[in-house]
Amino acid sequence: MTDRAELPPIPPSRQVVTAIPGPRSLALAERRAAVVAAGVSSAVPVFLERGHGAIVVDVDGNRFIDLGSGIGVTTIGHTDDAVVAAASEQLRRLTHGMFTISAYESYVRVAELLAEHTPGDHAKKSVLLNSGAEAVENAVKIARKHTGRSAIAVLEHAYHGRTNLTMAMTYKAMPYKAGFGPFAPGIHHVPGSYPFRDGLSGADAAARTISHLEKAIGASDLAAVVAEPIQGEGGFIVPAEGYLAAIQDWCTANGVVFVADEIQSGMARTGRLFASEHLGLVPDVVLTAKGIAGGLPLAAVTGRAEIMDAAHPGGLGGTFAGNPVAAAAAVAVFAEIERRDLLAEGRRIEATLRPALLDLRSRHPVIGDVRGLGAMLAIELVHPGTLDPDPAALASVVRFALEHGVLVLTAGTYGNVLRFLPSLATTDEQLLDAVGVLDEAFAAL
Ligand code: PLZ
Repeated sequence: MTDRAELPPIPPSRQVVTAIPGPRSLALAERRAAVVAAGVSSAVPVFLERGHGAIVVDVDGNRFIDLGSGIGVTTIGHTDDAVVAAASEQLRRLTHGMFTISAYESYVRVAELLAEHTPGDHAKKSVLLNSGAEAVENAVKIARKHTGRSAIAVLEHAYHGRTNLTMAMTYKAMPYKAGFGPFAPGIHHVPGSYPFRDGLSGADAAARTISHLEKAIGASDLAAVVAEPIQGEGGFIVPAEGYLAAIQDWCTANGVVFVADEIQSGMARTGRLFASEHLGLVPDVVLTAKGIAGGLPLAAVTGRAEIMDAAHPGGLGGTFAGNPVAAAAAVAVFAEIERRDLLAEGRRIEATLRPALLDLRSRHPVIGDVRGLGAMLAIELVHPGTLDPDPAALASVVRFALEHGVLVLTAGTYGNVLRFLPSLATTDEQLLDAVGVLDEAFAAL
């Protein structure tokens, strides 16, 4: 029995009690090396045992302030009590139904919640899936069926997944694509908006993108533009003001489906439920995954009813897609966001973290840019006074932080972005303690 009441509570602070990695992690690493495929690597060398709220504990008893949330998944906190209760209850009642054989309520409830809470008040429908990549794949299927066109445009620096189609849509070759081709045809990368590097206004960046869409692809062949409102793996790139709204308007005028990949930026990550809301977007289709079910695997494609219904009955589905336990967890996540006013927590985290990061930048010139929204913030490291990426400095900082009980993640096409995806349960004290560690890490460079 794993009754959580029997587990001792986890203190809300970092504490490192062994070398990192400790002896138990090292022993597990040895077992792992013998049987886990080399292609699956881990960013940090410790094995986790438990987590709660903003803290994770490794198998050697080291406690870390987790500023990554498993890449933005445990957004409302590790082992959130409401998620654990809802999932446990559903696990006992019905673990699997297979929605395409026999339906159950939690799936429908998640679709209702998504219809209510995604941007826009038009009629919406959803299909539930297991992973972000699967959501992207299904959005492409649906957009092609709806438009009768085949081409798909994605932005430079985009990340959309690791399946064959989504590898084609992901921008960065190493480590995501190198040697894994050939890739699905019909995918076109077009320039986007990266204010720190291109210096373009939203209008100028949009004009450049639209020129590519019109000249290199042709609107009459284009089924969809798929874009992350804030690019995640690409480096937490917030587009210049008005950029994506202009792209969305162009899509609407040309019968092209505008798909917002909110897999990393959505579900209360940015102080709004969806980053699209900050940017004035009402996407035709919104993709969710990661944070939607508090750590259980679930993803969704939610879109205008007439677009979503273009796929014929039987055309969409999957064995585990919309699993009842994951769906029950998602219902609990939506309820907790409301009950605990977690959108306000996202804004609180930004109000605490952004000034602290700006203060770091004022003292450490390797920090070229501070950007992001809500609890999705990042700093980009460059050789001082230039735009030349400094991935080596980043690696040292991340290593130092881990050795001092702070788990932070990297990102960026150039491998030089330190990203913060703290859970909304992270306290100001934990945030400032972690920034203090980073301050020391930068000083030690
Ligand atoms: N779209 C915007 O961020 C997942 C994956 C990291 P899956 N990003 C983190 C890794 O190394 O695998 C992601 C995303 C955006 C799609 C995806 C894909 O989601 O659930 O990983 O398939």
